[in-house]
Amino acid sequence: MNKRNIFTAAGLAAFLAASCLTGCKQQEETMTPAATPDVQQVVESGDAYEGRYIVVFKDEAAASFRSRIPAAPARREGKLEYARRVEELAREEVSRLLAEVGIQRDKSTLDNVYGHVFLGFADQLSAEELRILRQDSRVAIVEPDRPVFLEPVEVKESTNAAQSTPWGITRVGGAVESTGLSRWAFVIDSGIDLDHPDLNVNTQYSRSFVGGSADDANGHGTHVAGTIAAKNNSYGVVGVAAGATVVSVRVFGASGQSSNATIINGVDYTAGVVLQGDVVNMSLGGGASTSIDNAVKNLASKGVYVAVAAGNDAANSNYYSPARVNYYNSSNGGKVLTVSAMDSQDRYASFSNYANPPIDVCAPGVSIYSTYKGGGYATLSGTSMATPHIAGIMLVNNGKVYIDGYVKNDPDGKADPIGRR
Ligand SMILES: [Ca+2]
Ligand SMILES: [Ca+2]
Repeated sequence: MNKRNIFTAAGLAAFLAASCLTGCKQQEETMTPAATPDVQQVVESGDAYEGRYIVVFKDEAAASFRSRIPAAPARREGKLEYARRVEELAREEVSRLLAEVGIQRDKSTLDNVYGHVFLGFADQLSAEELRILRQDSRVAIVEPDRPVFLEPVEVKESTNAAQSTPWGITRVGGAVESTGLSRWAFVIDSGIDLDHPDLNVNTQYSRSFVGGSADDANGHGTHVAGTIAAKNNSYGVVGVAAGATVVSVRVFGASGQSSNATIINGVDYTAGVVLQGDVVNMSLGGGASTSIDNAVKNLASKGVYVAVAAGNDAANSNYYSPARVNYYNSSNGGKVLTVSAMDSQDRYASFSNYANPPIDVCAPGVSIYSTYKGGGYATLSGTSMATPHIAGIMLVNNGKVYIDGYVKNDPDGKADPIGRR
């Protein structure tokens, strides 16, 4: 299949011409993403797990549940308790809604329950249960759960040394001292090295959805966190929002494999504890998934800024979730920006997915030096590394991303704007 033809079919609508992505996002909303006819043909996201499904109830069916959940605290205090209470109520409600159609699931043993971004769950379903739920008028989505993989293109580990400023940080406008900033960055990833001396991790809000602690056994999440917020001190690296608080929402284990159901767990939890103005980084993705897309949109609807990776398959990003999401909330500024990658010469990264929409902005993603697991440092490449540059910019600028030129050799023929703080 000719990738350029796929993109051409999407229609090259007018794209970001102004200097600020925040202002342009609304206009972008009028553009229609490419149709996604045969996702699996393009995306090697792995086969669905046998018999395992994500089920999302319609808003109408969740009305009774919504009426019973407490008001979300407007301050950081009380957010964890609020999130736990909503999770408990969601377990009860999902169990009850399933019992109404003869599906028995005890609230305490339900595997994955969602109550913040939508009311839903993921679990093994028998053929009969699947048939019942697919015909259930209260159900909006029944989708097979699929594996999702982290894909760093290159890993080069190195040791701690006198502080240097990575080229990507310089390219996007340099570091801003952000220690104690009230807005936080949530990193939905493989965890973060919780006691890395070059990071300020809030362990109280950090949480693992793959067992164990929210510590990073892979390295990917710690690398992402460092680009957002490594401290400005005498050693290691410095991030865009230097010293800002980062929170680990761990959805990948050491192997770098996860599933849509587990990622939605992380997105759902994050939606429960974020405050307006917080930033969420999602350097991850798999094949197109409506439940992933909706979860990420509903997270952004809380007034938070979400940066998502375009993906590393040198393919059309309209075939990947959450990369394909286009979302802007005009009432609170919440939005989702999709990020492509470039090298230090402003050239499009050979691996980076493309297509506008959904890509909003390009950022440094080749040979990026940052923090790593075990208190270390490493050089990695990927759109995973570009995304946290934009997350860091949104953190220091309260959502605004400025444009500093356009990337060279963009394979879709429409040069992505390069982000700057
Ligand atoms: Ca440092
Ligand atoms: Ca482009």
